[in-house]
Amino acid sequence: MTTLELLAQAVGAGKAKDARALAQRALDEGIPPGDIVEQALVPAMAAVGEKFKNNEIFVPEMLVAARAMKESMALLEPRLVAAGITPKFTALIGTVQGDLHDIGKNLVAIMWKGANFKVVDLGTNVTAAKYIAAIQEHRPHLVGLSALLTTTMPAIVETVRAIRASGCPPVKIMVGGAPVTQQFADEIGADGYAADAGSAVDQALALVNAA
Ligand code: B1M
Repeated sequence: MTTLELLAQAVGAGKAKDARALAQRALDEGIPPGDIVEQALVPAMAAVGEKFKNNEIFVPEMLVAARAMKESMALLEPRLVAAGITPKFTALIGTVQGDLHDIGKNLVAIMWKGANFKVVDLGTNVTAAKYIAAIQEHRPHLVGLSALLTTTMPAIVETVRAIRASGCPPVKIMVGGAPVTQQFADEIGADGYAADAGSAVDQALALVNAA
């Protein structure tokens, strides 16, 4: 097996120390850091997302895989920056106003990072005004709104409305969270919806690539 194949395997299995050592070995072999990300880390996290979507693995396995990816990225990131390589797409994500649940939102953020998005995480209880200010500051391609309470679903509606009315740069909006459905997303004029963190990657890529 090649070093990149071994690295992808270590990330998928959540072996953080091995993943970091293999990322270092790949660098020592002269493999460009961008290739290490694109040919090992991104496919490894895509496979993790696919398994999660199909209920073959669950949240804990996904979190250890994400930790392994982060270990490798910590090594690669300074080199990517030095080489002027930055992620092609930027995404903002947050849990809407009134809602403090962040486990699912964090998983989506991790998976987006795994797909090589730059992700700005606005945290929880994010007001429409904070989303708009962040869109103006970061000029993202995609904004993700998460909600876990039926009582905070109206905050999604209000945030989508406020972003559209704000005159800020055009941006794709994706919504998700346990009470959110495709039908709800369609009704409120969101651009996309995903039921889980694996599908959130497919949907994000479809939205930014169609823009
Ligand atoms: Co809360 N809580 N909680 N809670 N809590 C629920 C959601 C609830 C269903 C429990 C219940 O009653 N059975 C219920 C909501 C009922 C309803 O609205 N219909 C509930 C309630 C009522 C509350 C409080 C009001 C309780 C109270 O204080 N009386 C309170 C509200 C606080 C607030 O937000 N203002 C509250 C508080 C909390 C804790 C702080 C204790 C804690 C949150 C800790 C944290 O997040 N840091 C908590 C937890 C842990 C839960 C449960 C147990 C688990 C939620 C979770 O993390 N799931 C939950 C019951 C349950 O689901 N069994 C419950 C795991 C996570 C991986 O899944 O978040 O669905 P999920 O994310 C998925 C998808 O939804 C999707 O991808 C993720 C990964 O696959 N997804 C997206 C999520 N965001 C997405 C965004 C996307 C795309 C996909 O695009 C942008």
